[in-house]
Amino acid sequence: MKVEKVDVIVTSPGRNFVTIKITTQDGVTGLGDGTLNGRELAVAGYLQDHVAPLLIGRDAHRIEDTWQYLYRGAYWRRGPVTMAAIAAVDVALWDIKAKIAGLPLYQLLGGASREGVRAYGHASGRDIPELFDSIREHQSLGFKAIRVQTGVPGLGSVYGVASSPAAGGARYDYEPARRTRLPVEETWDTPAYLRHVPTVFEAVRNEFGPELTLLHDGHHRMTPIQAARLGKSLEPYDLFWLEDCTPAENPEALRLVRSHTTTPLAIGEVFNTVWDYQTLITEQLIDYVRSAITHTGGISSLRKILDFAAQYQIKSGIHGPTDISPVGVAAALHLDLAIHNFGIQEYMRHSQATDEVFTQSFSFKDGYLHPGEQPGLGVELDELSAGKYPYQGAYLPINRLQDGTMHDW
Ligand code: KDG
Ligand code: MG
Repeated sequence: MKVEKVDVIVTSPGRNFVTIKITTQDGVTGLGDGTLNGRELAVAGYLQDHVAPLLIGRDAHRIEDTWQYLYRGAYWRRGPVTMAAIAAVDVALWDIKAKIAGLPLYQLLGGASREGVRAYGHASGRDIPELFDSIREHQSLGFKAIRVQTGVPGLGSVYGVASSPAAGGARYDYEPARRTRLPVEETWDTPAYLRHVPTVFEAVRNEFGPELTLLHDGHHRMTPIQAARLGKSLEPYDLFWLEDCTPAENPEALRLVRSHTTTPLAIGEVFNTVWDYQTLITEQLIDYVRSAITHTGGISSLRKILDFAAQYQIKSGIHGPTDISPVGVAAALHLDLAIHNFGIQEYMRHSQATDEVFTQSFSFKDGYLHPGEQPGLGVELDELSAGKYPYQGAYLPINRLQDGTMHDW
């Protein structure tokens, strides 16, 4: 079962996506997601120029061997560009193997451990009334677990907060990358944020009661002692997790946070390999692994990280914002369904244009996702539609402090 053809498809139906399509001699195709927000063309070039030529003629069935060949063989290990490229290949090969087996991919990962995949959605608002509207909208869609982000008094736009309220059924999700030549610059003030967030969660608990599962993302914006303070001040509101409370390049910082708070911690959306997690897992400094399959070398390597985490009762919380393509989301859902230490799955609906390019068999109902029963991943890419949406440069915003200093997280 040799690889005959490798296509790298960059398309921008509302936002940019990088997809690899591997075709075998027998005409079986597999898709993999290599989207890296704001750096898409680096992965596309890595795949096109350095990986595709190595794949031609290889046995498509040799998934683990190909992973090791690309990881160890390059000499240059780790990093988001390399690991997104390896992830794309890995997922495409799993897709091919499952299609050949005639089974949905989760069956090859050990079969289902649960009936569905519990998902959380993103509610946000510039102020409390907008936030409440957004939470209600998510509840009406079926979400039982909701991430809560709000504006901060005195600040203009805040990362992670939808810029316009839901109106007339319009979506309330946010897209943080903006299609501008240079990244937009926003002003940030951590002390103001730390004063405001506990009041938001108090208001949400008073309005929606104790049962609703609530999450919050700190987007790395705190020092260790500020993160410790936030975790402690949120304890009365019983969060499912506090995500990215402090930058995690320095895992020792988490020791300080952990020693001050029992609010569960989730980290890892910018991590690429098991080595980023080593201290955090062995010292039990986190409760949830946040990696995306797309940025962590694919199903093969994230599965190993999650098996390692399971020995410490640490669970999964796979990254699933809109900058993970439907291919990456589907891959996550197959893994979520199969592993034992599943925690929760992030889920943001993609735009209509994205759904036109990627047809999907996964579904969302009553707060739960399911990857579907189609052989393989259950996602196909319509190349004609993809061609209608050429790449457009887009970047995540940059934050500066009130005095103009570049942020320090
Ligand atoms: O590309 C960056 C986004 O994926 C990220 O900001 C989303 O923090 C995020 C989340 O938790 O989904
Ligand atoms: Mg996050």
